[in-house]
Amino acid sequence: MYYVQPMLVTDTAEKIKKMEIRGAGRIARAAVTALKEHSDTLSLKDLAEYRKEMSNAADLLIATRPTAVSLPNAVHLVMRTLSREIHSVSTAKEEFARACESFICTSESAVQRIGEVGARHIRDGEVVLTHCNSEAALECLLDAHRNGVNFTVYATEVRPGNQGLLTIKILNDAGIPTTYIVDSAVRYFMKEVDRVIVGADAVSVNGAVVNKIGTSQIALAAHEARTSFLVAAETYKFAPRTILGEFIEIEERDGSEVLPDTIAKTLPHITVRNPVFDVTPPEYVDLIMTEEGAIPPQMAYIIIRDYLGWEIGDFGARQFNPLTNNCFN
Ligand code: RI2
Repeated sequence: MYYVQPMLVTDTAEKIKKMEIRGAGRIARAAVTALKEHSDTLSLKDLAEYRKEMSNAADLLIATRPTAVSLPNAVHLVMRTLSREIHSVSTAKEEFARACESFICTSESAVQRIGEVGARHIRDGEVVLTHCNSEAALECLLDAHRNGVNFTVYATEVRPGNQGLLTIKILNDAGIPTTYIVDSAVRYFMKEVDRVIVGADAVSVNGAVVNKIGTSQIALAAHEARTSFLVAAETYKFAPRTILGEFIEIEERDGSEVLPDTIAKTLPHITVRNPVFDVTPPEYVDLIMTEEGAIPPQMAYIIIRDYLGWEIGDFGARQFNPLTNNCFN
């Protein structure tokens, strides 16, 4: 039988590309969900063919967005089940489904745990600034609010995607007093801010944080004002390959997201650049809150080695270990 890309895999890949599904954690879970359904619906009897089909689907999903390391990490984490010794397609499917369910459950509980860890850093009367729309960062705010801590929030607009609108909706629904500001007003307000809390798309071995464009400017303003800068990131957002000195690719999207084509075509000498992420150096990060606890950025290597299971010298020889608080352990 020949490879037929099922609708769910191609649909999910398209939605991730177009950012209809977005957020580093969400795209990881969406990709794993699509792979599970793909596996469930395959009617192949030959194990080699089944593995090949799954591997093609995995490649297609990984290629959708280059920066969020959560996506390849999640896909590799579930795909490693298929590289073990298995003797039948039905066993492979069962083990694969189990790995996918485990990843999704683990990923969701990691966000809850990060919320608990992060909430401890928010105190009565504080002003917290957040940028973009990070589930993990927002969970810190929501958890603190549920614990009865009274604080207010500055939320940025997040041009050009306006993810700030999603954030203010969530904060509004929770009843957290929030002020919505344009991205360029961050430094103006920073003197009033006690703590910045943002999410991450990737964390490199040296503790540098890749997050939505503008994050590094916010970190710079926070550093200048001596404001604490916290990052909320699940361990599967740490990038093992940076151990080898590999850089995390920064996605650059179409200029029409910034300047509509109707205007751009009247300005033939103007070029638009639209990088979606930037890199905040570890010197500007006070703590990274993970589901394993809060760590200084300098401890990123430990997370990669102990929780993701990669070590220098190990590349190619070893695959990811299951996440430690795996829901099925
Ligand atoms: P969670 C998002 O990327 C933002 O940069 C956000 O800070 C980060 O993912 C982490 O989000 P995009 O998909 O995984 O909006 O914490 O480009 O939800």
